Amino acid sequence: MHMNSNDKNYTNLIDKYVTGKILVTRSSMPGYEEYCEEIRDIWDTHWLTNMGPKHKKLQEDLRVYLGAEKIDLLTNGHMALELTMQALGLTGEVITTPFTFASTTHAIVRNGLTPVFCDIDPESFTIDASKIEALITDKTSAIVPVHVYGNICNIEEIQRIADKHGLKVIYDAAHTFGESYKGAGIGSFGDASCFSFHATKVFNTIEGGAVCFKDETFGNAIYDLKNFGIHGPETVESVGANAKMNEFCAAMGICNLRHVDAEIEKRRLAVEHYHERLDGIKGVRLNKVGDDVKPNYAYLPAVFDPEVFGSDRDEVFAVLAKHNIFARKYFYPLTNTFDCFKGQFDPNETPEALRISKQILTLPLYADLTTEQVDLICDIIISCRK
Ligand code: T4K
Repeated sequence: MHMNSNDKNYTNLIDKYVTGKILVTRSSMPGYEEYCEEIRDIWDTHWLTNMGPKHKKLQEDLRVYLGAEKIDLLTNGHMALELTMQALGLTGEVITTPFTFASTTHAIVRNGLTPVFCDIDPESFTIDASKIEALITDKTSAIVPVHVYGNICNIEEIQRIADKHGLKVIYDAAHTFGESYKGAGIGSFGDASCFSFHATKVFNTIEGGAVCFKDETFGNAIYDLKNFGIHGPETVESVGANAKMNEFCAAMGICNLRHVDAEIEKRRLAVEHYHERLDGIKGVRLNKVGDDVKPNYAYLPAVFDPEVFGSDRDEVFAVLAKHNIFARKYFYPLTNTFDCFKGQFDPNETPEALRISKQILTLPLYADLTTEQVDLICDIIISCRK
């Protein structure tokens, strides 16, 4: 759904988009009274932003929940990525994946860096670590992999390559809230891991994000970048931006964090039901949770092989839409085919990503999706088989 300030009547638009429809996701929210109770003391203090008590509490609670040594909260996941790259002082080329949301590539380009696109592993949809080394040049400064859909990248191999070539590793961990790998919190890997707490995520602060890291110097740099480089009322030490999380967003996070484990459990049940219904259907492949991963069931992508299934992804998408079910083509188009990069990159250099982007459909998934709704979605998908 794309709305902007030119849209005259938001209420009508939201009615048009939401009423009677099953959308790809639906924001998790606390009870109305719970949120009101959480924000009540803001009316006593009048403290609305600038790292207030809600921000402070949520930051510490999330540090523990994500298993991170250090953490800072930001306005959104994109600013976490963009400012992290700036704080690390990256230069030249950055090896990354085109199979992601616009944010990952845009953060690289907006830092004046050149993205070098590596193909993906068609099973996990994450960057194919075996293809990274061939892309390294004397201009490469970092690797920016994405734990796409919550599937964890080949962390060991990526770190081995980074150490060998002296590269930074910044994980786009927007989809991996609360996951762990081999018992370690997902916020503990690489030089930094950037999270999104957008309304559409497993855990949301309405808009919000965070970066998890270990190095104190990096932490100071991020803090300066998110708060104008201000060190005191009369001291401004560096040129920073404004990317602070406000108290209302932090309050939403405090409430949502109380329920996130229960929400993930509900997602698990919905995902299990999808598997029960679709695993035996030839030509449909549902996302699999990787070994040693504690998953969060953030997304449920399905790959449709038109040769075997009979219908292609676009046909399935259209039939679902006819029934008011709006799956999404995450992540199509690939970022290296975006209009804004016309002529700059060749998507044929990432052939697996190109193929998967044309075959994948992210099915509706959220905590309150009912078994009956999953059945309806699966019945319609199965009816598309030719
Ligand atoms: N890296 C990766 C890999 C990412 O996926 C993202 C964000 C980022 C970085 C950047 O993080 P942020 O800066 O956004 O924190 C959505 C989200 O806006 C975006 O956060 C997310 N990835 C991306 C995958 O999905 P759209 O354009 O698909 O959103 P939209 O408005 O079409 O919403 C999708 C569905 O969600 C709606 O059909 C209904 C539901 N919804 C949406 C909103 C806005 C709600 O239930 N409540 C809501 O408030 O991008």
